[in-house]
Amino acid sequence: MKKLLCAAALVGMSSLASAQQVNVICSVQADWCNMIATVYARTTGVKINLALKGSGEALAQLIAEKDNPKTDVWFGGTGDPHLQAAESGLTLEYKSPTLSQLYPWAQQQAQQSGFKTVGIYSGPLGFGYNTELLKKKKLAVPQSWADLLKPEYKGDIQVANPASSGTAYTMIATLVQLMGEEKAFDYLKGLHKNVGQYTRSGTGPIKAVARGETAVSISFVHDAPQERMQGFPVETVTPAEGTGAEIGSMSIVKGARNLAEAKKFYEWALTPQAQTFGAAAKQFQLPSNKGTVVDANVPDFKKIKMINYDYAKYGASAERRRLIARWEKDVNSLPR
Ligand code: S7P
Repeated sequence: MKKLLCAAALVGMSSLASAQQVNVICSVQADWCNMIATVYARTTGVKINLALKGSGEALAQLIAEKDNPKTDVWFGGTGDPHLQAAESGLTLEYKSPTLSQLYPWAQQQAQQSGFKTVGIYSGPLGFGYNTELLKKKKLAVPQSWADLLKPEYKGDIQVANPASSGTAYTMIATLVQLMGEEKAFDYLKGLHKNVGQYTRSGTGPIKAVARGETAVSISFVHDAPQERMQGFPVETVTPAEGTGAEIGSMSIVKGARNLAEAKKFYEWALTPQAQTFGAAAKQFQLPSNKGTVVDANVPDFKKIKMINYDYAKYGASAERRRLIARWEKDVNSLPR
């Protein structure tokens, strides 16, 4: 009897220990991930085990873990792969009581996924440029998608590879919606000639711009102020023809081992207070909770020509896979 009680106590202790942690794939930049992990542990006593991965890589990990999930929550990253994860049955339906406090675009992201993901921030796609390098190379600031095809930018543009990057997929989906698919792929073939390097991660190109390794990047504009604050000569512009935006999202993994803690973390991440940590870590997406104080560095959507991005269509698994495969076959296979 005594032995049984001891064993029960040990089981109790170990489940208590496992209840005190949550495994999070974090797809925003490292400073924000580390800040929320530190604050959350200090204020709740719950440890966040972080894995830092871009959106495309995070989705690949959830697919790989499907039969034996090790992740509880996927925090951040572009919305399309979160929608793909929802459609593929990788994430859990959860209707947050906080939904009504969120902007309509964030609620729509939840509704479209059958409440298997939710919008936590949004940010527009644009171009980053190094002011000094452009001047040195006597290049004008590109103002439009069309400008990026000009021969003078050859080798001076960086964008991520859509096979690994949600940011780059947002670009393809944006161009398809702006131009129609055939013209968009002709455009991407033209752009390919000017691209010096396709990076693995979506934030790589703006960092390369900041460090003067390339003159121009296709990036989320909210990723630039952080580089500027470090003293790098980086500015951004949004294309005259119009542009798309991401709905950065958060999902609970189906089969999460620490489900109760996952839900608590998810609820916390939707609060105005938690959403201020993005700007505190110098990342300037627009937070999804209407009550969150918006930092002055957050891009003003009202001043940008935005397309009416069809998140349901371009977040669908088949469409996303098809467009990426077409890009690999028709564009990335071409010589530069
Ligand atoms: O935090 C910056 C940011 O641009 O990175 C996220 C995302 O992980 C980018 O993923 P990819 O490497 O797959 O492009 C964005 O959601 C976020 O705004």
